[in-house]
Amino acid sequence: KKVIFSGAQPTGTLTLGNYLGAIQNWKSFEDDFQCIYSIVDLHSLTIRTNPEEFKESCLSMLAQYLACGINPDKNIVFFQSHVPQHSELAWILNCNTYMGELNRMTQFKDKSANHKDNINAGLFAYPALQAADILLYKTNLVPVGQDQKQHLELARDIATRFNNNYGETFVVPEIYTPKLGAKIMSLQNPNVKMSKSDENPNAYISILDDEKNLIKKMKRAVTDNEGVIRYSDEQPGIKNLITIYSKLTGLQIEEIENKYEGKGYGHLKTDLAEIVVESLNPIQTTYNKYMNAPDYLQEVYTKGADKAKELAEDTMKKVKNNIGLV
Ligand code: AQP
Repeated sequence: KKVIFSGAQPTGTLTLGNYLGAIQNWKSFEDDFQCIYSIVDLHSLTIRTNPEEFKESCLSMLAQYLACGINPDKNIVFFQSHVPQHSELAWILNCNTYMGELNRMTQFKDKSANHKDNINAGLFAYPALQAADILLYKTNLVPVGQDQKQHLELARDIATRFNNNYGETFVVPEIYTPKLGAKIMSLQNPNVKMSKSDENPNAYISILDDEKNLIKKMKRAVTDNEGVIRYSDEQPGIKNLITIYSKLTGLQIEEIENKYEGKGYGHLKTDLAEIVVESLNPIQTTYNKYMNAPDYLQEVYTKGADKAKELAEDTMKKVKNNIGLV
């Protein structure tokens, strides 16, 4: 079977952006691919964390993965930090990645501009660790949101360069982004992506938001003065709402436009709030069930790490041999 790898950081709760752009797709691959889904906790150390809260966030993210339908019997689900080969390969890749390449990464530019008090080396080298995550498992396909495309291109460049310098070592991965919903936008500024670390909680929908909050956030979503419900770049707010609507209901864009012809934005927002509530309700119920089963969570992540380690070690042996480590 071909291999799929992807992950999310345990920094807070998944947003509707993370869910529609990435996690919702992960499930669809489980029968045809060997899927490996990591909670990339080492990546999250690039921002300052409170240890108690961080531990809780990590376990919560595992419960969120499972609640979103990731079946740990069919997929390998694990914490990145439990498989030391990620850090080990990351160092070797750091030594094969140019400063110039990392300097061009827009995520680094954005994140360092927003966290001027903590521009650390880890934040800069983040894409090399991400490349290690992917290359360790001989990954063929990486399903991600559009924001990760640049990092993925770099991972491909690093793998190709390494193979050219040291002989065939890595599989060069392909990138998969969904046709619709690869970039869900902020509800407060539809020109920037929805992000779980946005300072304004009204900008994002968390998959664990309660009904009252969901309705409130949807009502406050920024739109425009056009007064027409149309999927168009000139109306980024409405376009974003239609995208979310389509992803959650399976209705085509055109069907939605027709359904709301001559109707007001309030109407669309009220309906969409209801759709979001109904879609997230089962996820939230399942999430609570898993959060009340810590022994089960432990069993899942322990088994996942055991399987991942075995695969990762196989690649590490090859890397070390090819690069000339005794
Ligand atoms: N707005 C988005 N639309 C579609 N996909 C998105 N993803 C993120 N935001 C959107 C995809 O979700 C996956 C997991 O992302 P991550 O946890 O690694 O972190 P991120 O990409 O940095 O996402 P956030 O929500 O913006 O987190 P913070 O605020 O912590 O940086 C990835 O596949 C990503 O593409």
